[in-house]
Amino acid sequence: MKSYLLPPNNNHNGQNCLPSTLSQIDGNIGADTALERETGSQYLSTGKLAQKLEQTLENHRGERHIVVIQDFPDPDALSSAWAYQLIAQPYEIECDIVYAGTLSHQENIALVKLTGLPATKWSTNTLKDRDLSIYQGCVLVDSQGNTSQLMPYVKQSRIPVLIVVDHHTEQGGIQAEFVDLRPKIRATATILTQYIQAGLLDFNSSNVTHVKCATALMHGLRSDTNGLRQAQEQDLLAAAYLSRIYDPQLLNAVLQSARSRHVMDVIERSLKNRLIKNSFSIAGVGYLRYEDRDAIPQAADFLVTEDNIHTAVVYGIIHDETHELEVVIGSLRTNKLTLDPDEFIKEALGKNPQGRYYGGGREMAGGFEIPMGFFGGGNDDSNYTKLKWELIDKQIKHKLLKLVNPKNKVVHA
Ligand SMILES: [Mn+2]
Repeated sequence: MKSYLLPPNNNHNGQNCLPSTLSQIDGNIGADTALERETGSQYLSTGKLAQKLEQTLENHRGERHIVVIQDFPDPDALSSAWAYQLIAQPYEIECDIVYAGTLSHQENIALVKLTGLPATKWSTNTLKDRDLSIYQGCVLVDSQGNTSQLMPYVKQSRIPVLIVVDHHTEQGGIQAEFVDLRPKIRATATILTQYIQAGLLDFNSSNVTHVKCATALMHGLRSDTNGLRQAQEQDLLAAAYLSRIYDPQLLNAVLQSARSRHVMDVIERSLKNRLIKNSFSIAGVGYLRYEDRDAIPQAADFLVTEDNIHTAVVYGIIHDETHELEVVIGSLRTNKLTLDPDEFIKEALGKNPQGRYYGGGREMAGGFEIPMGFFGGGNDDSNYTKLKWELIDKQIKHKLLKLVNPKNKVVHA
């Protein structure tokens, strides 16, 4: 996607045409608030939520917080965490944005490098030696803590979770002083932008950090809404507000970041191995390093662009450095309006013995994860490794093909 979906920002001072006060924002989201009430997860207006957040920050003035984001941080999480850090600054709250995994998508690496986004990676090997006692509180954005290996250590160190801001459905048992869960909103970046609009931060286009953070939020918002195509009214209003401040050239540079060699290799493997049937393109790509996990959705993105293909599924076995832990990771991409990726994955792959689906759901969108369990783990015998992959490959294909009309003939690409 190289096109600008929003016009370049040449109206830094235009303050008249977009909602920027509390009451205007409240007016705009009234209908949605009623919907949220029906879901039972949220019933305060944005203005009230912003006031409550303000009060929470005031109560914790001068503290140091750890902002925990998911192990594979995406632009929505990264930009939201940054916006929170800036919002908390006037309260002399110092924030460390931390993830215990890898930045693996080239766009995410570019985002962090080009905007100077202040997120830090904590290696999983050093987690238990970290001194968390310097933090008085933990903040979660774009997750509820269940996608981070850090959270057990936060709990162990008895650091209270103070603030949770997320757009995923409630994962159960979330307790914090301030909770803003709004599943009807498509991106956490939208929610943070609304706080800024409500006056929690004076976003200023002559402030370089603000321009960069606005650009990151715009990227976060776009990437969680499929380039704004799935954006709802509130997301679009947030994007409209950000369009006054963000830097379109910088966003373009992030979007044009080059694919790494590893990603290209995985895409090449997916092309070579793909099996085409009934407009589905299915490819197993073998073993992959943990850091290259994002190559799988990118390969699926690529395969689905082929002529006469409406759906692509790509999967592989991800392993850690020692090859001790192995997990099958897969990704489905579809252009077919009548195909629901969530339903397809749930039906094709089923549940684990604990009754949890291997994929689907809002958080995983078209993704799935199957732990190898007992069958995971290293073996120096390359024949064995090869056999294991063949078995997994056959099993997944078998499950997927049951749903891809079995009557038609299989055509090898
Ligand atoms: Mn998100």
